[in-house]
Amino acid sequence: MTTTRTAAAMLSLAIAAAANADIRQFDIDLIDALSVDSFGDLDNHAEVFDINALLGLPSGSPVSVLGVGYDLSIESFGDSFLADVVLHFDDADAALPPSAASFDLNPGFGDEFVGLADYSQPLTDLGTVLSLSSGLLYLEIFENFDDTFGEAEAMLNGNISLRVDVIPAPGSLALLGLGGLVAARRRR
Ligand SMILES: [Ca+2]
Ligand SMILES: [Ca+2]
Repeated sequence: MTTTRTAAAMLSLAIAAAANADIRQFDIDLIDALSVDSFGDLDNHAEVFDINALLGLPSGSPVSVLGVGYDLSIESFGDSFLADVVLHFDDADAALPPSAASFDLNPGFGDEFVGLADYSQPLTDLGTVLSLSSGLLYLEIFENFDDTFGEAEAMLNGNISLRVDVIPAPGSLALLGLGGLVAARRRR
């Protein structure tokens, strides 16, 4: 009977752990990333991040983005303003066209001049700003005013911090429970 009770306790523990929010943080580094043309142009800097894999978890679980911060240096070229640079975040499974839930950062908002400037925003909790159905984050950097088609208009360096909540898929929850049972039986 002791074994059964232990197994039940471990099973409920495992489920409780899985049901709780699994909030983590990670950084995206940008090195000489170029802002080139309008949104969707293939010359823009664009990347897909598998957040589960980056956190050392199996791919495929849904992820909620809860907060964002950045520490970026932006240099604009030619006649292009610092205000033109936009960082677009979206669910990679729905990247084009932009999904309704996507969000944009415009660090140089209001800086309608050419130049080099540093922008930072501490990591701020904003609630769920973006839901990633399978944990794949799409990032594209683009110009909200394309001065010269085909030419890069700004370069970004620095990092973006994201706070995320990983939502375990039902399959991994069941596996976790089973693992608890097996571990308990071996203790006898
Ligand atoms: Ca351009
Ligand atoms: Ca521009």
